[in-house]
Amino acid sequence: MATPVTHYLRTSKMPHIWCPGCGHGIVLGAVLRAIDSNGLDKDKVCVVSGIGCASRAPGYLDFNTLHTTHGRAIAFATGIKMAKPELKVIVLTGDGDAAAIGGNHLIHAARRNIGITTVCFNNSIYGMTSGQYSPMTPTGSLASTAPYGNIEEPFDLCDLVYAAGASYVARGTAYHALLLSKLIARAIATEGFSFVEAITQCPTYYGRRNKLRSAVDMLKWQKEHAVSVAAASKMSAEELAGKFRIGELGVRTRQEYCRRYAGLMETAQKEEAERDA
Ligand SMILES: Cc1ncc(C[n+]2csc(CCOP(=O)(O)OP(=O)(O)O)c2C)c(N)n1
Ligand code: SF4
Repeated sequence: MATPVTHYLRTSKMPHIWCPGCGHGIVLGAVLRAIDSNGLDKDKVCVVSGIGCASRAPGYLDFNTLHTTHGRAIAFATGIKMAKPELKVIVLTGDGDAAAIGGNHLIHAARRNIGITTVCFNNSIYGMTSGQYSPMTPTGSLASTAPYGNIEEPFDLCDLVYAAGASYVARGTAYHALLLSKLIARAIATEGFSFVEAITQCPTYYGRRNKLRSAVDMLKWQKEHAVSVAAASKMSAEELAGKFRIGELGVRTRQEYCRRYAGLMETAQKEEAERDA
């Protein structure tokens, strides 16, 4: 049975803005169970977001929270982590927020390997602004800005972030909520930059337009198209076509950025003290 996590909620901020059937609440529940399983002190957690339906999440959470400008969550989170490296800094972001307007911040945070955990709520669409396509919208899908079908190829965000240098990269779904929670817990326990893509459903602006008529159909779609990393390793490229892998996709050990920066400060201060002596 899932652990109750309601004590992390700011109930005074309810009701929330999410539509019935939206997967963002499931992903948020997974984040809270992950924080809980890591036994983190509420005051030592800082949750940061940009703008979007997903980015509303920190408003409902009883941690240190910051709701910033569209696409800039990781930039603000970087400042927070540099000023207070002892905090667990967690970014909750949408696919538009993280991969479009905030895409550069994402890859540079991964390159630096700064100790921030980012959870990208990937609903394949811009939900808050009513269904424009994002860099994660599948080719051929319909969107308000792609009435004849999206002609672009989406990113594999996990591959992108791992190639850029992150220490930990994983993918889960709202359907596989308990697995998702475990992956986020491991991401939070990672010292360097960690990233979890959470595939989730927007029945309102993606599902309706793309013949996934209900949230249940969308959850079934996630179940039927997800393949575990272990199963995928035994499948051919043809068998994997149209599917996506879930689980841990990349884990490596690299020195975390704030530690490297602290080392640099120490060297500089020592040199200055020697000069002044
Ligand atoms: C600089 C700027 N550009 C555009 C917007 C409009 N805007 C607000 S939310 C959003 C997209 C959010 O999509 P996503 O990050 O995928 O989150 P979702 O709403 O789907 O959860 C956009 C384009 C804005 N607020 N600021
Ligand atoms: S518009 Fe989509 S993403 Fe936004 S709350 Fe509604 S279902 Fe969720």
